[in-house]
Amino acid sequence: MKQLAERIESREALIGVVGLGYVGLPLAELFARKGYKVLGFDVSSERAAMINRGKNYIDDVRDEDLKQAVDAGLLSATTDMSRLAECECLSICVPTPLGKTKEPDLSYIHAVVVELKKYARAGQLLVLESTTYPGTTDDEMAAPLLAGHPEWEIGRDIFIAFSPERVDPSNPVYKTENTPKVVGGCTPACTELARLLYSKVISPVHTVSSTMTAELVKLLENTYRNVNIAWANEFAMICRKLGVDVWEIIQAASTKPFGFQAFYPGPGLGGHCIPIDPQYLAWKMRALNFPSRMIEVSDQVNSGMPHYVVHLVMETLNEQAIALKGSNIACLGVAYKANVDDVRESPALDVMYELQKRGANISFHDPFVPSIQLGGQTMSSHVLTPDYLAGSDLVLVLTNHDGVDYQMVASHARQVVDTRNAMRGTSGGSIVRL
Ligand code: SAJ
Repeated sequence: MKQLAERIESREALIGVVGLGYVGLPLAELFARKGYKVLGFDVSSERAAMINRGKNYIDDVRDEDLKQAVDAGLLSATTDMSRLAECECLSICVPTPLGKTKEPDLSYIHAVVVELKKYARAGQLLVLESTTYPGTTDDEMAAPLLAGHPEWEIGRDIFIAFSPERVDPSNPVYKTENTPKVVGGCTPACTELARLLYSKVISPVHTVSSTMTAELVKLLENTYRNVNIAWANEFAMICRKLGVDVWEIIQAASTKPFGFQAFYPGPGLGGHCIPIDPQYLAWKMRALNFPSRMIEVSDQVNSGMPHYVVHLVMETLNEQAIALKGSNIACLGVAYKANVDDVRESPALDVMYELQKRGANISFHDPFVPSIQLGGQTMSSHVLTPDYLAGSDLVLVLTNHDGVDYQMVASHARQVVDTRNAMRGTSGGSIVRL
């Protein structure tokens, strides 16, 4: 441990980052920028080649920073997992999606553990960052490694910790470097080494007493969002039933300087974190015969929002004596949230698919997303023009990207359904809001 601590302190330790996506690449570039030599690992030879050419593909990383790190010889990437043995510290940032029936899919973690069983060596620090159910680090990473190395003792020969990633894609203020980092190890020595490693590039670092504690910190954070967004969605339905404006109420409630954080209704819950991470905890608790009612109910409310929006569109068209079937609907925004180009789990796609299945002619404009797959067809983003807007029976705002001319939408669209309150501040037009 002492030797590794000294090499971390002196920035001589070779850092490995496994998984070079929206979490791993910013972390790898950050370590390089702080003076460490970093070896990135990915299954994609295309990603590895792009990095080795100094070519960036993650919006939250600055192109020039990546190029500078690569040109300085501080950052390189490989698909050769045998080189895991060269690294002294390894941060594992691979995806943890859900399977078809919302059960955890640990296949990416398991694939890394298979390689670690071959190439991990005594003296290394291994930190899992992927969001997962409580107990994963101990049961799915530490235990299999020890089984392969019965001579090892964790905290003496190998050091293992969990540290939740907290990347908020497109957040203009909080990046990897200035987002507080939580670390929890299998033993105090593991925690201390993980604390030392991350404290060299991130401030502050907060230590907790175990890997399971660190795993649950992340699940609390994201379940908190999931449940509160579900409440905002149900509250929107209550407000529509009562004939009051949910957005006005949330704005007024936000004047309370303590004890309230605003969450907003929307067409559903997208992204590869908030809809998914709580299901990891729900799955674990069901297995322990202690189902989480809050997560189950919140998931039902959030998953029901796309259908609720489709019904709102049908009602709005009906007021104009227009049938949904055969109507032309222009959708504004398909990304899962504002100002990102990511459509993974995007509720907009669920809404568009259901409208299309019911016979509507669907088109879209999204300044961040040039094309999508919908119902097996490739669709391209329309240019937002007055003619495009006027040519539609209804304009449906599904993502509230900045930089869209919402006044032009209000002036030229015959009818707008706004699920994000993006049209606030515009004048004129016929607008129905969630
Ligand atoms: N959403 C609402 N209403 C809200 C907030 C969000 O409908 O009031 C929707 C968004 O449109 C989106 C989904 O929920 O579809 C998730 O939104 P998000 O703001 O939680 O964004 P993510 O999933 O990209 O990032 C989150 C991080 N967000 C913030 O902290 C603001 C954070 O929870 C995690 O660091 C990250 O997921 C993660 O990796 O877990």
